[in-house]
Formats: sequence, structure tokens, C-alpha cells
Amino acid sequence: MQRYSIFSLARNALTGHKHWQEAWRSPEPQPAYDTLIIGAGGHGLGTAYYLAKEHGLSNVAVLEKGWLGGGNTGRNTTIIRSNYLYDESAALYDHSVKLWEGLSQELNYNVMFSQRGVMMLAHNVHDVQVLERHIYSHRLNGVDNEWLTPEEAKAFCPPLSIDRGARYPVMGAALQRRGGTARHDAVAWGYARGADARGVDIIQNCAVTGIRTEAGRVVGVETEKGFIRAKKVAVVAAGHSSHVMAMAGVRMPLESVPLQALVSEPVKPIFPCVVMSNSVHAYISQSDKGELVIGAGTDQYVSYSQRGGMQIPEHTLEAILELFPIFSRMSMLRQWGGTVDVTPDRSPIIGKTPVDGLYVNCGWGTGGFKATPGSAHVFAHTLATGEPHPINAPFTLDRFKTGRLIDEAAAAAVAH
Ligand code: FAD
Ligand code: PYC
Repeated sequence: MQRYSIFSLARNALTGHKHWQEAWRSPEPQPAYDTLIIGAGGHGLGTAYYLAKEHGLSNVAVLEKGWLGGGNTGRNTTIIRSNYLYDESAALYDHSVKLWEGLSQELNYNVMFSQRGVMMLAHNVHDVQVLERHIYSHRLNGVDNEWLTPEEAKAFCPPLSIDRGARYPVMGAALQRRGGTARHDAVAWGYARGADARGVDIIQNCAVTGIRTEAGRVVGVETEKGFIRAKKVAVVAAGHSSHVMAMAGVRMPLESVPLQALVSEPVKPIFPCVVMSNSVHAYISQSDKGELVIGAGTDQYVSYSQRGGMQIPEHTLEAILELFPIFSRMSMLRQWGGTVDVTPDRSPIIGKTPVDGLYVNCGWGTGGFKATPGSAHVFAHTLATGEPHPINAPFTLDRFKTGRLIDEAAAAAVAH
């Protein structure tokens, strides 16, 4: 890793950064690769990294229509947790949390993973029963989670109001102490640098416009930079997955929906953890810059819009103020949106497709950032060996035909 002293930082600033070593190359595409990955978000870049590092496969290119990390990876609110209900999901998301715990060292890049705890609030008897059921299930799977009384929840998060006269009073909370947040861009940058250093070509500003198949087998992709031949193609395009998969004639069980978030002006550290409330459709944490990071349920209508709109922040801030009246005089700084790909059972699709050589990793909906290392790790195994890793084996596309669904709507925690 290149290190910069304060003097070299000053020198580079004064010389317009002319002599800085780039963190990754910007190559033109080769005519052919063993594997092409469509989408340079965290999942696509991580997959390329593990293909090269763990499977010795570096004749790989990642094709990105915009800039790397500019999709949902760079737009999300970075909540990381593994408190999902079913065994299959607990295995997948906790595999990811374990990889998060060593990721800065693995990449030699500070992804600022902070296990500050994720607390989910209960506001009615149904919430209490659902969260308690989740806690029992998590513990059976070796995933930490514990029940807090309202007073314990307030001790863990002092800005929280536990006024029993509130319209949606806090009746308790489930706390996963190993949950937390990370720096989203750094995850994309760390994987990109690690993959590039191992020979992977990352090609930005190169939209895939078609997927070419012959006799039921993928042979390459059409792009803005011409046709690129490949033995295997992996679609990791998040909110645009159904659009890209349609290029190969595969119809996906996905809806693309905007998900918005916003941040406040920066303030000194006041918020020590992450708080989520599914019932009031709001969640909140504080970034290391000091901004309160606030999010919401999805927009009501399907759309590819990546812009913010007023109705979601207004509704969300009403909910936030009921829980945290202390923030009533804070100003909001900016808002944005991303396009999330939602499956009917709110679980991802990771694996083979009906087209030989075509693989897909999508359907993470509102919650795929937390899964980035785990998803990339098992997907790289699937691509390299042609067979699913035991952890992603249940997350097939054909479960929507067989009926073996993994319904994580309650654990998704973000209303949609
Ligand atoms: P992306 O980062 O979106 O990468 C896909 C890439 O594919 C994009 O860069 C896109 O440009 C590219 N692409 C698309 N089409 C093409 C094409 N034709 N050719 C080439 N490239 C193409 N998850 C959590 O776990 N915790 C959270 O707190 C959280 N908060 C969120 C808040 C918001 C506002 C949003 C929008 C999402 C949130 N998520 C969260 C979800 C999370 O962001 C995503 O599930 C995750 O980042 C998906 O990563 P990815 O690498 O699959 O997708
Ligand atoms: O999946 O934890 C999550 C999440 C939080 C905000 C958006 N998604």
C-alpha cells in the first residue's frame, strides 16, 4: 500500500495530484475474458476480488455503466447486522458479519467497520412478539441478539424518548451488539484496489447493452465499447438486474423501487448506535462526519428514479421526531435515492440461471450492503466451481417455482 506523509500530501495538493499513484488502472477492454461481471458495486467488485484471491482467477473484467460504487453501494445508509429469522439467512448474513470483522485487515484499507450495535424498537404487542421470536431464532443459530426493556434501551441510546404517552410508545427493543455501520465508498474502493492489483480489469463508463447467447449458452456481452467475449457472465446490477437479465431472455421475479435517505447538518457525537423502527418507518445513526443518517421505507411506486422526493422525508422526520424530540431544531442537509431490486420473499437470488454460463446475484432489496463481503465470497465460489457454496445453495432463482421461499419480510426492517 502506498503511504503518504503530511509533506507528500501537501506536495501533491500543490502539483494538482499529478504524480499520485492511481488506486486502480483504467484499462480498455480486452476482446475476451474468462469471466465478465456486470456491475461495479460492492458485490461485483468483491466477487472479482475473491475470484482472483481465493480461486486464482484473474482473467476477469468488471463492467460498470457509470463510476464504480456509484449505485446503491455509494447511496446506502450502511447498516450492518445479521438478525434475520431463518437458518439460511442467518448463515448468509452472519458469514458476512464475520468477514466484516476482518475486512480492513484483509483489504489493507480502512472500511471503518464500527460495531456500535443495532437496536430494533417494538411499539406494540405484535412487535414485541415478532422481535422475541427473532431473538430466540438468532440464538439457536449462534447469532447474538438480546431483549431490552424501554429503560435499558434508553440507557443504550440516551437521545431516545421512552415517553409512555407517545402515539407509538417504545415497549422494548432487540439489540444486536455486533451490528453497526461501515464506510460505504471505502468498501467499493478497497475491493476495487485489491481486485485490480490481482489483475482484474475494472472498466467504468461501459454500459452493457446486450447479452449474446448461442444454443442456450452465454458467449459474451455487447457494450458501449463493443462486443466482449466471455465463458461466464455474472449479472450483479442491483436495481437494474431485471433489465439486464432480460437481455438474455430471462424474466426475473423482481420489482425495482426507489429507496430514499437523508442526512442532517453535522453535529458533535450524540448518537452512539443504530436505531431502527419498522412500525414507524424510520431508522437513524450518526456518521463519523457527524451527520445524522436517516432513512425510510421505500417509495410506494415502482420506478428507476434515483432522486429524493418530499413526501418520504416529511413522513420519516415526523416519525424520527416522535422517537427523538431532542432533534426537533436540526436542519437537514441533503437527500437522495437509489433503486432497489425487491424479490417476493425479500431474500436475494444468488446462483445459476436457465442460460448456461450466466449467473446472477441480485434481489438484495433494501438490505444488501451488510451482505457485501459474504455475498461476494460465496458468489465467487459459485462462479469459480460452477456449483453453489453451501451458504448460497438455498437462494436459487427456481425457488419461486418450487415454492421453497425464505420469507424475510419482517427481518428486512425497512418497510416495503
Ligand atoms: P450497486 O452498488 O447498485 O451496484 C450495481 C452496479 O451495476 C451499479 O453501479 C450500476 O451502475 C451497475 N449497472 C447497472 N446496469 C448496468 C449495465 N447495463 N451495464 C453495466 N453496469 C450496470 N443495505 C444495507 O444492508 N444496509 C443499509 O443501511 C442500506 N441502506 C440503504 C439505503 C438506501 C437509500 C438504498 C438505496 C439502499 C440501501 N441498502 C442498504 C441496500 C444496499 O445499498 C444494496 O442492497 C447494495 O448496496 C447492493 O450492492 P450491489 O453491489 O449489488 O449494487
Ligand atoms: O437492511 O438494515 C437494513 C437497512 C437499513 C436501512 C436500509 N436497509
